[in-house]
Amino acid sequence: MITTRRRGLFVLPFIVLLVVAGCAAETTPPPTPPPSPTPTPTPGLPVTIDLSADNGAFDTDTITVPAGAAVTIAFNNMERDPHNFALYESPEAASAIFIGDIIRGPATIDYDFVAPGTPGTYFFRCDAHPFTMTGSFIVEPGGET
Ligand SMILES: [Cu+2]
Repeated sequence: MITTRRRGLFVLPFIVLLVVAGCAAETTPPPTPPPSPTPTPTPGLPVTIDLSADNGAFDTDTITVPAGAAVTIAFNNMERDPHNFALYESPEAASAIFIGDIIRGPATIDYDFVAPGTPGTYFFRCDAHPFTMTGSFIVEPGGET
């Protein structure tokens, strides 16, 4: 018991010395880690969806894409009224996933975004006509790479 304690006391300053020396010797900074592998999932399949608006309505009320797809909405606003495409978690539209710029037609615009990775039924609408221009945005499983 006594021997052990003595050895411990004797060794302790030695360890402190080593640690201090170790820090002092460390003149070069540690190598910077390589560019962090971002947790963002790699976009899946590129998918292009044609969507048009005319007479205050979309030409479809259902859009279906694979989960995680790199989506392009090729939007064609065929009239002077302002329209856009906006994607939300649910019909309450409390939480936006993507909001496209509102454009006046006749004009076209590409909206690019990554589809949700979680399969399910989401909600899209035109923000200028949030109650009349709406639809289901269905994310199917199996789109992830
Ligand atoms: Cu609209």
